[in-house]
Amino acid sequence: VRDNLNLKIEGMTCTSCALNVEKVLRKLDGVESVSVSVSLGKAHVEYNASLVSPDQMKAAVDGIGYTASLEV
Ligand code: 9UX
Repeated sequence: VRDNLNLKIEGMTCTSCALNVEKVLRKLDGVESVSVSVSLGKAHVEYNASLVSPDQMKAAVDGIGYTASLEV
């Protein structure tokens, strides 16, 4: 099963920020692909919902100093 969502991410100001966010999300079990746009302030994530939850993604991103919220 592949689910996908967009996270709004506040606090990214350079391309390394995008890499930081990408890296921390990819580390989560169940996250299958991540693409981050600094200019849009967003991350698009494809994931297996039976392994990882949106809340875990938010916690991971917040944990490295950015502020993530789920886009509905
Ligand atoms: Mo760029 Mo982001 O120097 O935390 S990595 S601002």
